Amino acid sequence: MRKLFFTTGSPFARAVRIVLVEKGLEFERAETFTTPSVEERAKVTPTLQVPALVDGNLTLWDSSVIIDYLISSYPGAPAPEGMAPLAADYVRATEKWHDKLVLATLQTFGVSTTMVSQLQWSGVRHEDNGHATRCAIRNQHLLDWFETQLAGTDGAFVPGVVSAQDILLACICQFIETRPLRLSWRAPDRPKLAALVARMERRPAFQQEPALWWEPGVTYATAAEVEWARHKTIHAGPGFSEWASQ
Ligand SMILES: N[C@@H](CCC(=O)N[C@@H](CS)C(=O)NCC(=O)O)C(=O)O
Repeated sequence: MRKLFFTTGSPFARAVRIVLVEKGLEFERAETFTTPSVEERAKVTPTLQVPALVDGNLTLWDSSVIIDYLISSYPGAPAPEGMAPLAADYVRATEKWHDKLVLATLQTFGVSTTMVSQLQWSGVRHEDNGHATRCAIRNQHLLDWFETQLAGTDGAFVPGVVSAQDILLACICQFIETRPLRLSWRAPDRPKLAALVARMERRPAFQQEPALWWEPGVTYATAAEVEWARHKTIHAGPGFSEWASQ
């Protein structure tokens, strides 16, 4: 049985979880809410990061390698009714360098975003720290660039299919939306990005593996916290204490 190591909040790990579900692949969930000790993580991967996937004799880490492996190694699964199928290729043979460039840029976007989040979690607001400010500015520049790379009114990196790029970008946007980071991916001049996220949100795999709201003090210790966190975003929904006291 394959086993995925992940933290609840990681957008990189969520993209892997979504690809596993899209492919119809069973997996054991080694899920933690917070970062485990160095010793614990080092047993699985030298990066000390999640996601990491153990599949038979193979141990893989880094979402880009894991998603490439899953898409390349396992046969396609039927698309949800009325929806585009998952791409059969991690990168298109005819657009290999462009697709790789977008995927690498998505990693930079994801790392800049999680850096802002990790620093805030450590008590450093991005507005108050030079490096974090740069990450937040990069975040907005990259969102504008992604908008130029999306095709059609339904916002897709690769027309007609759901690509790894689509999944990663939507996961990182929803990570932003479910963290009180004072960042936003939404903007009037990013309509294709909004269409992409809305299209991904409708997929059963995205709903089965939701992005959860997080703010200091939320531990997901109870089913009630998980239920509340599924529905809360920066734009809508009560705080947990307000919700819990209803
Ligand atoms: N490039 C890596 C990034 C993974 C990453 O940054 N994971 C974060 C969680 S979102 C992590 O494990 N952080 C804990 C740490 O760095 O100690 C990937 O795509 O898998």
